[in-house]
Amino acid sequence: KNEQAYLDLCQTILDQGQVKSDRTGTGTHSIFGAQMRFNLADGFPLLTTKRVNFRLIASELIWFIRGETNIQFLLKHNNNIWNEWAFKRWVESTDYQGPDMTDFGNRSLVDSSFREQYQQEMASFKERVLTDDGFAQQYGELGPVYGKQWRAWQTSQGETIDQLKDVIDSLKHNPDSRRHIISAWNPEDVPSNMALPPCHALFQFYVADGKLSCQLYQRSADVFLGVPFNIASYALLTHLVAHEVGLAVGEFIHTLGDAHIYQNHTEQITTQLSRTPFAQPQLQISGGAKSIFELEVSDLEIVNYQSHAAIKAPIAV
Ligand code: UFP
Repeated sequence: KNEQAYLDLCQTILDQGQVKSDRTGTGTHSIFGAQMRFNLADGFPLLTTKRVNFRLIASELIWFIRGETNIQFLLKHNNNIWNEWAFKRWVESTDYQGPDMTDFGNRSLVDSSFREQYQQEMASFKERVLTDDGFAQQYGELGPVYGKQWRAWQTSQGETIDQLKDVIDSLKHNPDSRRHIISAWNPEDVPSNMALPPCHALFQFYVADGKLSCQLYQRSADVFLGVPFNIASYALLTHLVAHEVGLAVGEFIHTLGDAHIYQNHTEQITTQLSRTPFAQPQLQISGGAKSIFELEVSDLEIVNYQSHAAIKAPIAV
């Protein structure tokens, strides 16, 4: 039932979206302003009309919650989703002596001999981040991405603010507050320091009837590749915070700014829209009395997940 909200959004964008050019040069169908609601009591909103890899979502979220901004943690969990951003810094640095990697994303798509070189360089980069802590400290670091903003927002006074801890405290002691907000959008950091300005910019929690709900404002949404991850990630966060503060789960409300389907994803979306959803899976949290800050990836599990096959598509960079 929840999944229909996603499928309906895809159909709306295909039917009504404006053809719009974008930063990546790919071209999109796009609408501005959309909202999906997921009742988390009905099941966990991991899409079933295509396979979505929950391990990647869980390890990235635990990484955020721990305030980590270094890809070494992700690599240890076999999660490669942030590699390109760190790799870019490495190959643009003066310490890098290998073959020219300028525009590696696009070039590796069109030039197969370059692709081989790139894959080799990437493999040895990953190996070094994993095995050499000094190197990891310098080149595995992504700068002020989500983990930093959530857990150690830098103030003008030279102090840091732990937004996640503060919101958890206020949920425990003042559940009716209308100020349970965490912002990843830090205007001071956006223009210069960041490879990718935060897509999931701001979220708010809400307590009523013993249930915790969460609403996310996502400024930019790649509806085929990004959004299925974003839904699962924030649904998981809502579960973990509810678990921490002793509430049941309510709704996850996903509000989107520029909601787009890339031109080179329309075939894949059409395939997906022709499929019938399965029943939603459930989330299992183990780890007993661990706090949200101590939870490990292995404490999180999705059970009864039946899905259609994964669908491949090129990512716009
Ligand atoms: N994008 C998502 N979700 C994410 C993420 C990125 O949909 O969590 F990190 C997509 C949105 C857009 C692109 O297609 O990545 C970011 O480009 P821009 O900064 O130009 O909006």
